[in-house]
Amino acid sequence: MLAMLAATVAPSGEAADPLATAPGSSGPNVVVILTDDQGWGDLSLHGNHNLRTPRLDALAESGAEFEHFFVSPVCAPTRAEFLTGRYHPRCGVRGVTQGAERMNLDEVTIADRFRAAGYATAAVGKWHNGMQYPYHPCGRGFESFYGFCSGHWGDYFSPPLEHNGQPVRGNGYLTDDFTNHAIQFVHEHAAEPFFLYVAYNTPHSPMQVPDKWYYPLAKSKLPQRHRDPKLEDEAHTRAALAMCENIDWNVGRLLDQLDALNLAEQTIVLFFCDNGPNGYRFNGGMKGHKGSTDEGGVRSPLFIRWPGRIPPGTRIEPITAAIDLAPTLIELAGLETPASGERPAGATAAAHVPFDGQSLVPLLQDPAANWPQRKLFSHWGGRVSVRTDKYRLDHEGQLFDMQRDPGQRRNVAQAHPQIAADLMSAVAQWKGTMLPLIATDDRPLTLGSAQFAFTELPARDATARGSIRRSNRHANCSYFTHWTSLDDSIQWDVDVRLAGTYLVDLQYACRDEDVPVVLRISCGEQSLDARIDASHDPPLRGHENDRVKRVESYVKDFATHSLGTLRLPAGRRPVVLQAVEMTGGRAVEVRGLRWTRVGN
Ligand SMILES: [Ca+2]
Repeated sequence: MLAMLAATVAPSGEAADPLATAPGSSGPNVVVILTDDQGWGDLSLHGNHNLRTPRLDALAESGAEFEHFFVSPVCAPTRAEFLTGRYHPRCGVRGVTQGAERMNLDEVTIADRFRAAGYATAAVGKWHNGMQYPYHPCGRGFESFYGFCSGHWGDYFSPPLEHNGQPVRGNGYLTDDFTNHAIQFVHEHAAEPFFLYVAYNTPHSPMQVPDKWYYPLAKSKLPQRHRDPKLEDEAHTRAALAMCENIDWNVGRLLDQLDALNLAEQTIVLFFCDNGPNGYRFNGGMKGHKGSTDEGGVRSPLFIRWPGRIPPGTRIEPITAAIDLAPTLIELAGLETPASGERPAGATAAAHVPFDGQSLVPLLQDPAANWPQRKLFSHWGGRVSVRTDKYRLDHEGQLFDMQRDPGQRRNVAQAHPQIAADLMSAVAQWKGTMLPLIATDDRPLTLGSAQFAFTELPARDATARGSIRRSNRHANCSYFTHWTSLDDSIQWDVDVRLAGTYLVDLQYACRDEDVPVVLRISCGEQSLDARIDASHDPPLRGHENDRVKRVESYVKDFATHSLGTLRLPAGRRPVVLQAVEMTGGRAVEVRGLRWTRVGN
């Protein structure tokens, strides 16, 4: 650090702070790379010899690695904590699907802040913090979004995606496609400050990965195993590791683009994962995986690279968390901090809000800095654990000395009753503050906006009545099937935020023997009958590319049928889809509705 300080001497002759960005000056670009269900242990840097991750290893070594960085046990909470700098219950995030994954609309995101500071902003990949505008990423500070908003996707090879709310077809394997779009964004915005959020959807299931990545691992030994090897499904592990090697290659392509455009030195690159590994596999001997509030469920890599500013090989030991990332990036980029000013111009939020996290810039300046003792909380499903630099109190009140016992094998609560009591009290206080915020959820689905013409209402966000069944209990990429009666219905709880005339498109499948079928869509007093004459009966798909049997829904290539236009008054009412005439034993299968505002 001293050498780095000496290298950057201010005109006054005093040593400049290498991490300072003067207010008003053109700040650094920011590229945030987030992976989905990749664990701390899924990197060769961390002692995993089952795979090779040379580009991520090099990224870590070329800047700062935070050794004890924590995220939430599952996807959507971590994403909200990164985006807001606040614990996910404050943001209203209480789940991972059917609207519970949404961040409250009065939250200010990091993208709001960078956009207000004049940055070009884009998100690419899996969003998972709300679909209908303004929950949509284009309503949360991102000028551009390419990917899918749902918590998981059923097909990784050229699947249906969206670009700024409009349906598009992906091009190739998803992470490759997302990287291509990220590279294109960097290329297009090379001459101006940009904030790019690349949220890869792998190695989340379904376990789909191209042969090129899978075959070398399919034949290799796995020298590193889960701490309880009999729990491990080697086929699942091999697929996950192949997906991680593909991520590594894609991260390398993106970094190469920064080099090619001579942008590396003016770009902060940040890499982390959204939760622990999605299976029993090597994770440094830690207890727990995805979904767990134990160390293995919440410890993630965190690498921050800023060439010329953060010395290579920086290692930071104190505990840190996803809630720290927004304040850190804001300070590194020299943006006005929310405590010091008014809410960002153009932000969707009503007021500025305090962070739960704190800027890590002092640690980047000096890893041995005098740094306060902290308590960092992990929550999922009512279970809460708390971490200090030395201890973890788990959700059952067991205390572990994480420095001597990183695998959480020896409960030392009886040996340290005062520490255990203090941490239990801290957990009780955290629960008392946070859990009431997510005790109930009465947020309707938003439909209509002057800023955004498209609203998708997927089957995921609906409830079905009668004989209709969801294709899978995991709702995120599901559809409705087994619609057998005129008494059945599908209902979305909608708040029309902008009255107007809307074109309604249905994504559907229908057997030959079931046409014609007449559907009725209604919203309050308004209704529309639409006749479907064309059958569309594609096979179930997805299994042909799965390396292991999936737990999520299979998919179909649904057709789109325009039901017509409906005038929607403003206000909260259910949108109801019913069948009024059926020919065969079934009506249609429903993937969702797409609404486009076409007039007043
Ligand atoms: Ca995840």
